[in-house]
Amino acid sequence: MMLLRTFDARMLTAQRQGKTSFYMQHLGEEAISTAFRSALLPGDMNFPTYRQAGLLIAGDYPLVDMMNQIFSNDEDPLRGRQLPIMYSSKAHGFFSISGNLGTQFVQAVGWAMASAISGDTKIASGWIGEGSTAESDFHAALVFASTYKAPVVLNIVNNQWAISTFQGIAKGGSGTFAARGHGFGIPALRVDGNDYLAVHAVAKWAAERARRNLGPTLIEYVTYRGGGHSTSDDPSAYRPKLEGEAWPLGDPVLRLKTHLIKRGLWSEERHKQSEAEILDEVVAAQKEAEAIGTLNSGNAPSPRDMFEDVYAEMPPHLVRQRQEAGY
Ligand SMILES: Cc1ncc(C[n+]2csc(CCOP(=O)(O)OP(=O)(O)O)c2C)c(N)n1
Repeated sequence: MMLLRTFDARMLTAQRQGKTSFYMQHLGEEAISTAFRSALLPGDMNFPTYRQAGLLIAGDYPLVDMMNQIFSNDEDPLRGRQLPIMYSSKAHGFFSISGNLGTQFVQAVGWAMASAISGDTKIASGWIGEGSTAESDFHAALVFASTYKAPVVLNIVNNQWAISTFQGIAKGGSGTFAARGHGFGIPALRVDGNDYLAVHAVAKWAAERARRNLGPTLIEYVTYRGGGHSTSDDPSAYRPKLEGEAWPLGDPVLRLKTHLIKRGLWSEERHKQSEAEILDEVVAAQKEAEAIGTLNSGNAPSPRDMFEDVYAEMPPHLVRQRQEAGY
């Protein structure tokens, strides 16, 4: 959680400095993806949105690789074909992020069905924001998950806001987002998303259920989006300024820290030391990535790359277009 928060803070500043075009942070939501990650096994597959970089960070994906993508430099693992924060790593169980929200749920269910059909014990997990549950893909995914008892964990991150739209709008007449699962006969849980240990317990239970082929679980994580939707957003235009401070569930980092100190497993000194070590780690990674290049520093992937890796044999019209572009 602390690494994700520090990473976010540095990258947000980097965006303001013009080193990247775009960034999305996780402030206040760090417990969800990081605690969930520890419930998974190698080979499992997440279908994440832009708000789950914690799955990669907690899964030891190299920070430099993330930054190379964020800075759109020549070492960008995705060669400039994605938005800066739309990562992809098969090896880390992180399916390429799609900007089309809601698709993550149907794709996760389909992947899980394929895993079950092939007799595998690998599971999938789908991710969606509460606003996107109002998309028809959400409901299609629940139909298939319940009908085929797919080994999937379906996660709704309820951070109260879908850009400027309050969660009550997407919820409609439903009591909670978790309650959407009942009509489909899918076990549904609603959990304090700012409690790292609660998220971990729930994720472990649901992952185990899926792995034993007992079927899907729907989980709603109640949390609060501490920052703007993205660097293109200004939440002061649509939500009360002090709303975040009044939010009752608190800061997930502070809560875990206080809990661990009370139990004698952590201390203020160790916390400070950790903060310093984490900052050093992030700064070192940033120096390495910036030495390769940042947005507009001139060391970007070649436009030629956008023609590669799609077709085994490039069709003539693309060869022509590539030549016209001068590559
Ligand atoms: C299918 C689709 N419709 C609209 C958008 C534009 N859009 C991007 S983010 C966003 C808000 C999503 O809110 P929510 O699902 O609550 O997730 P959060 O950003 O809060 O994590 C919208 C409407 C999109 N990316 N995909």
